[in-house]
Amino acid sequence: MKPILLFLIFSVIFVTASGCVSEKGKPGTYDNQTENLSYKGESLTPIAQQRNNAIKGTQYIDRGSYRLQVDGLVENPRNFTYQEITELPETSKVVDLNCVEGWSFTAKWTGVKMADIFAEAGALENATTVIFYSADGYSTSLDMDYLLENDIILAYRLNDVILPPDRGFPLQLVAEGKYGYKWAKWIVRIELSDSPYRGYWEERGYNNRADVGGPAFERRE
Ligand SMILES: Nc1nc2c(c(=O)[nH]1)N[C@H]1C(S)=C(S)[C@@H](COP(=O)(O)O)O[C@H]1N2
Ligand SMILES: [Mo]
Repeated sequence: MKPILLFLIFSVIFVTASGCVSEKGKPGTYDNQTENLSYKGESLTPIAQQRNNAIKGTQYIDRGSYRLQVDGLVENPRNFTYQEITELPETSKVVDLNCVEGWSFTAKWTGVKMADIFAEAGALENATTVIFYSADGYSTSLDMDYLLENDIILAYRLNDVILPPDRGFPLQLVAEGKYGYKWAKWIVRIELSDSPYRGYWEERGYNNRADVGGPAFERRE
């Protein structure tokens, strides 16, 4: 028998026997919590199949000593504990993350609306830019208007499990409609500002608008 035929036969047997297709959709367990792979009729990508990306590898943040610092153009600069954040009203939504390099996945994200964080800290009228700083030295920024108009959330759960360390525990920004480099992970500080800011990748030429489908790079003088 020709090798190619043998290969085809074995492939068919393997795929049938191992149930490859359903394997693909098998929910994983993270810290004793099993993820959910559908929400409101939408199928979610299993966490094990979601790619991820970081400039300095996984950051391990301690829940007890963690603080989210919110400062800049605010009336009351705040240092939220993890518990204070998770006690605020929670929102869930299914959103795709599209990395500028071409891969993407669909997940359920649960967390707190940026608007609620701004309300807690008393955002000032002149705040137009919001800068996110991460534990690995990463940073990025988004317009205040974009965050408010799109009900953007800071997620602490992914597919119903607590955000795993490699995925940004305790918080990842769900910057829907924006390329992955706007989705800051391991956020430790949020600064409100009145001037434009270029984060880690933006400073290296990536488009500061970062609209999915729009140009990846920006021409700068
Ligand atoms: N702190 C931090 N956040 C980060 C990055 C990073 O290197 N450090 N990489 C960004 C990029 S380029 C992408 S595509 C997404 C990947 O997020 P994921 O782990 O949810 O897939 O994280 C973004 N957030
Ligand atoms: Mo990315």
